[in-house]
Amino acid sequence: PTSTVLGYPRIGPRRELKRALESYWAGRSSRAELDRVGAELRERTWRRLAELGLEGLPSNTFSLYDHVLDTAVLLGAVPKRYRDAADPYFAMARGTDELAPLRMTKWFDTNYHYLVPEIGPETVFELNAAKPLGEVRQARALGCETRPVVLGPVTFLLLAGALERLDDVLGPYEELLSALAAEGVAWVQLDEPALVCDRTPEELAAVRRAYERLGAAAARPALFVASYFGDLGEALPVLAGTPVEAIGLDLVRGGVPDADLTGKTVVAGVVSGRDVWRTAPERALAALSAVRASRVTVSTSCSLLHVPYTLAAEPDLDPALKERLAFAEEKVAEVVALARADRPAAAPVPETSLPPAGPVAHEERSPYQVRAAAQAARLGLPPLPVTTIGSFPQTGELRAARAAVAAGTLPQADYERRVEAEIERVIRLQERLGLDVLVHGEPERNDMVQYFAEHLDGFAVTRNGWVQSYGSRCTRPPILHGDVSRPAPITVRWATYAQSLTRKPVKGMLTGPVTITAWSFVRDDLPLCDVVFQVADAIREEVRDLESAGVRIIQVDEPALRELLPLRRAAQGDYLEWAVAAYRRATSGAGEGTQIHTHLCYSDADQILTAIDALDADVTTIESARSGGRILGSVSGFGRGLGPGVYDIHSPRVPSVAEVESLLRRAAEVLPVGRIWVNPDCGLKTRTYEEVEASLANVVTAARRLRAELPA
Ligand code: THG
Ligand code: ZN
Repeated sequence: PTSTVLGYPRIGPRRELKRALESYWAGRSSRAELDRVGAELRERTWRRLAELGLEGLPSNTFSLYDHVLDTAVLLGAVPKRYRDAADPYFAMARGTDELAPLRMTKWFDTNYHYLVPEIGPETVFELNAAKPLGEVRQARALGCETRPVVLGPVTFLLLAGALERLDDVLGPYEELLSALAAEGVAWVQLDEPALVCDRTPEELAAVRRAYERLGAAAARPALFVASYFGDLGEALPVLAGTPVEAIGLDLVRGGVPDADLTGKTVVAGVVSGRDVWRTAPERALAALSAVRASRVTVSTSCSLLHVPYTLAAEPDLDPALKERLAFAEEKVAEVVALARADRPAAAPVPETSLPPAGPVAHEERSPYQVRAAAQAARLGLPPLPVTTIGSFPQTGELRAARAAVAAGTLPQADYERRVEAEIERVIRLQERLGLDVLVHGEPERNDMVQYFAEHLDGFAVTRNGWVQSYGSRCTRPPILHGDVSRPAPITVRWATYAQSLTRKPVKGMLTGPVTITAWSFVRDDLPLCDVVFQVADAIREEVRDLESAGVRIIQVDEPALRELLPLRRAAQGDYLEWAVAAYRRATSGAGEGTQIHTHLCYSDADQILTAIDALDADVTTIESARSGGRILGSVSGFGRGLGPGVYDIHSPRVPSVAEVESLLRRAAEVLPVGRIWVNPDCGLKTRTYEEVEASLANVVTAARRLRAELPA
C-alpha cells in the first residue's frame, strides 16, 4: 500500500512560527517577514516528509493561527465588522482595541483550541482559494505534488452551529474543487471529524447531500473524506453510498468496520496521532489486513498536530523510555514502514506495572452544611468574599531565572529566593487591595500540569516537545509512562511561606487528577480511569500535607473535566462517574474545617453542571463574565459556594466598578448571598501587574458596596 499522514505540526521544531507571530504582533517585523517564516516551515515539512519516504504529501495543513479560521476565510465567512481592520485575519483571531476576537473553544476532545466561525443569515459565502492554491504551487516548485487538506462542509457548519446553510456553502466548495482540478491536483482531503460524534438523521442526510453534490462536480480531484477521533458509526454507510473515492478511518480509537468498502480506497489510520507511543506492528498489520476495500493507504489516525516534532530534540529522555516513544517524525517513519510491509521492529515491552488501582473508594466528607458551619467559624470571612483563581502575572525575570537554573547558570537557592520575593510582593499587593482569601501567585510554576509532572514519579518531561494549544501558545505535555506516586511534598513550602507573611487565609493551589492526566500523554496499557486514580492518590497526599501544615483553604482545579468527556453520549455517564469519584478521592481526606475550592474554565460549564456539583467542593469558581454572565441562568440549583467570574481576564480591559456590581447583583438574584464568592473568570498569569491592580481594586470596591446593601 501507499502511505500518507492526515496533517503535520506547524509551529516549527523550535517554535519558529511562535516567535515570528509574536514579533509581527508587537510591530517588530513585517507581514512579509512572517510570510517568509511560514513558507520556510512548509518547505522544511515537505522536504522532511519526502526524505522519510512518505508518498502522499498533504498541503494546506499549515496555518498562521488556526485551520478553522482559515476555512472561514476560504469561504468568505468574515464578519463585516472585521473587514476594515488593518489585518482582518488576526483581528478575528485576537481582536483589536475596538473589536473582540471570535470565540475560541476546544477542538473535539483535544487541548487544541479553534476559533468558532460566525455565520448568520447575512453571511455571503464566496470562495477565496489563494491559500490552498498557493501551497500547492509552492510545493510543486519544490518538486512535490501534494493533496490539499480542507475542513469539510458538514463539520465546518456544525462547528459554527449553521448546518442549515449547507446548500449555500456547497457552491464555493464546488468552485474550490474545480480550481484545484484546473491546477492539476489529483486528490483533495476533506476533514469531517464531526462525523464521529452522535449525529441525527437530518445531519446524516446533510452528509449524504453534501457528498452526492460534491461527487457530481464536473471537474474535480478525487475526494478523500477523512474522519478521526473515533468511529464513524452510522455515518460510514452514508459516506460509502456517495461517490467519494476514499474514506479515512481512525483505526486506533475505532475498530475495523465490518462494512464491505469495495470500490473505495480506505485510508487506514493505524498510527496514533494522539499519543507518543510507538505503534505495535502486529496490531497495525492485523487492522490493515482486516479492511475490506479496493485499496488501502497506510496513515495516521488523525493529524500529527497533536504531537511534538521529533525525539531527536530530546537528549535528556531516559533511553529506555525513549525506545518506546514516537513523535511526529518517528510516526511518519512507522507509516512508511507499515506501507512497505517491512515489519517495523517491535516496540519494547513496557515496564511492568503494579496491579491496577481500580476505581478506589473515597470516604464521604461531612455534609456540606456541617462543613460550611465549621469553615465559617474557622475562617471568619465577610459575606461576598473576594479572591482570585491562583496565578498572578508571570514576569519575564522569573521565566529567565527558570531557564538559567535549567542551563546551570543560576544556583537553585538563588532561584528560590527570587520566587520568595515574588510571593511576598503578591501577598502585599493583595493585602493592600483588601482581598479576603489570598493566593501565593504561583511564580514557581511554568505550567499548572508540567509543574506537577516534574515533581511526581511516573512522569517524564520534554525539553522541546511543544504542541500548539492555540495561535502562538504551546504546551509541553508531560509523558505519563509509569505508575504515579509522589516522592515528597510539592507545594507545601511555598504555601506555608506565603501563609507566614499574612494573617489572612492563603489558599493552597493544586491541579486535579483529571486535568493532570488530560494534558499529558498517557500510558495506554492501563484503563484511563486507573491512571487518573493513581494521580488522584498523589494529589490526595498533597492535600493532607497542606492541611497538616496549617493551610485552611485548598483549591484543586479541574479545567479539563469537560475536555475528556467522551464524544459519544453512550460513554459519557460512565466517564463522569469515575472522573467525579477521582476528584472526591483526591479531596475527601480533608477535614470538615478545611475548605475545598475548585475552578473550571475553557468549557461550556453548563453542559456538565450536575457533575460539577457532584465534585462536592465547598466553593466552585467558574468562567462567567466572558460570556456576559450567561451561566447564571443555569446555576440556581447549585448547592454550595459559587464564584461566577466578575470580569474576563482574556483582555487587557479594566472592568468598571459598576460593571462588576451589576454582575454581582445578577448572581444575587439566583443564589443566596451567603454562598456567592467574588473572583475574576480565571487566573491572571497572562496579564500585567498594572491591569491586575486596577481591576482587582474595582472588584473589591464593588463587593464592599454590595456587602453594605444586600441582606446576608
Ligand atoms: N496548561 C496546559 N494546557 C492548557 C492550559 C494550561 N490548556 C488549556 C489552556 N490552559 C490553554 N491556554 C494556554 C495559555 C497560555 C499558554 C499555553 C496554553 C502559554 N504557553 C507558553 C507559551 O506558549 O509561550 C509556554 C508555557 C510554558 O513554559 O510551559 O502561555 O495552562 N497544559
Ligand atoms: Zn481558569
